[in-house]
Amino acid sequence: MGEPEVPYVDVLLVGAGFASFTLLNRLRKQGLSVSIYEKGSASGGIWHWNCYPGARVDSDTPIYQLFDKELWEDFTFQERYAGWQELRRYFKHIEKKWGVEEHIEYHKHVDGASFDEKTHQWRVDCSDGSEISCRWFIPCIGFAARHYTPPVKGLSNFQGQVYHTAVWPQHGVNLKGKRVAQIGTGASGIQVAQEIGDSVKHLTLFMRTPNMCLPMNQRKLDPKEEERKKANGDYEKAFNDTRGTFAGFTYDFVDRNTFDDTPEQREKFYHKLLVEEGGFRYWLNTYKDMLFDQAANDEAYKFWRQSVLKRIKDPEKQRLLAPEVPPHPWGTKRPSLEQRFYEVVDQDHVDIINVNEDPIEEVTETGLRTKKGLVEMDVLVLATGFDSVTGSLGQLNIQGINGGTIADHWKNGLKTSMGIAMPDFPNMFFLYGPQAPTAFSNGPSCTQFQAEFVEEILKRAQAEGITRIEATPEAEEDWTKRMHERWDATLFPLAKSWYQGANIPGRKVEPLNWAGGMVEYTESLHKSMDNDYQSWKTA
Ligand code: N01
Repeated sequence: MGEPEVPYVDVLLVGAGFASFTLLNRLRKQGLSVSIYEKGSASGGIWHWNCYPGARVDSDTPIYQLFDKELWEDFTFQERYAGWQELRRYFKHIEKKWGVEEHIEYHKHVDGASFDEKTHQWRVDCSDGSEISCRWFIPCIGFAARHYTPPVKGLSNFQGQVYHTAVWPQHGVNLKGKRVAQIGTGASGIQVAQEIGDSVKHLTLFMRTPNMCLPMNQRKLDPKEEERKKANGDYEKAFNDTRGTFAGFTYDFVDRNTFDDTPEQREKFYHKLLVEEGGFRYWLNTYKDMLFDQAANDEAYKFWRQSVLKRIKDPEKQRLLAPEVPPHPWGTKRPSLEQRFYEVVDQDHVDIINVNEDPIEEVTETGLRTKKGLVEMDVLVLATGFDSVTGSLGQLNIQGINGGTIADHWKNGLKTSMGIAMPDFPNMFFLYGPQAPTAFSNGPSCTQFQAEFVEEILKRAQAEGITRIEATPEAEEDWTKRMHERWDATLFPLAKSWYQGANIPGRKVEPLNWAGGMVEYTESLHKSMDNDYQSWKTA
């Protein structure tokens, strides 16, 4: 008896979220056979895993969805910022509308892959022992597929429950009336705290860096109004607008520097962005020098701080949450969008401990001991984030043609060609990963533009009989140099952020996301195929 035959598809996509759904629909229209392997039990990508209390997206309607009329014609989001339940309903809608379920296999955890130089195909292994071959191997696993738990001494001694926000139990957890301690105040931590803060018996927030949150200005959407907007072409316009902006939102930095305006004009402008409009506008629709010039940035911090101080009564909490001297330039760590966060944590039954002033020493059977004392708790919430951006792909045993895994390829520093491919890894593209606009973008915009490029390159390959495509080492070197240049021109290097891997002790600190904006990014992708595939080797 010979070896059992390994199944084959033209394209294997890993992960069932925005990126892979966009690609699936485009590539199957080209006549390619396409499968999606998803390790979870349902589609939704991050929204399958992100089901902690209060989890919702920080991009507003309509741009946080696939840019496809067929889909938005008969699905209308109910809130300006959709929550995880609604986003899951949206994924069900896509599945039904596009009939994609037959392409997806759930509980398929891709462990590793290697490229066959003879057949120009990838052989992909899964943790259930199965294998599959494919011509094009496209991980779409995002930047948050590997969560991070800090090495807190004694964690396993705790007799209560411990939950990490990134792998929150799908059946939910009842925290009402409980004494909860929470480590972390990033995007996940802010949302959990404001959601559970009113109903728990006691909440202690262990904070390392204050989050410079922005008001979300959440609201219910009027279905009739949304239908009117659709009929008017407003949705199409919004999607088109995302193509011309830095972060793939509908708005961009204004063409003015901070000190071009008088103090009165500035105050009015800041108020409009922060208080009247809300969302990310104070970050991404502001003066064009805010993220580049320290004095300009200080002005933004001053205004932000004053507006937050007005919302907190407790002077100690004012000091902790909006200190006079900021820990980093404003907006160089991801600002969370909040709803009542400051009011919720200002209550007497909520304590905030800055772990830089009062470090965590250990977890005991009943609580968390800091230098100053023991905090008794029933439940510990870890909102401690991810081995972000590179951790997702870097954890897989994907072998390059010259030996070594992706992690080996990056051992002396992160390098990719345009944040979408790498030499030594032919016929492999990755979406929403390292050295792309990823964390500096609206997710569906980034994946849409990357998917358009992959569609284009595979279309050409099909038409020209090309079976192997690989980024050149020169293209990788050039992109990595540009990555650093764009990053170094900003104030981002001054923050200890996950944007540069500084959240994990011992990890190399380097830029992980493209800071040159979406427009330059997409232009670079498409130009790379000019002059007979100038940035690619083909065979
Ligand atoms: O993770 P994070 P996240 N001791 O890394 C703290 C996206 N996202 O899950 O700031 C004490 O931001 C850490 O402190 P510090 C979004 O892009 C989006 O919240 O590093 N504290 C920080 O406060 C987001 O930015 C949405 O000093 C420790 C927190 O833990 C990204 O995912 C929702 C510590 C980790 O925050 C990551 O968000 C959720 C230690 N040893 C996520 N180690 C939405 O769109 C870590 N911390 C709404």
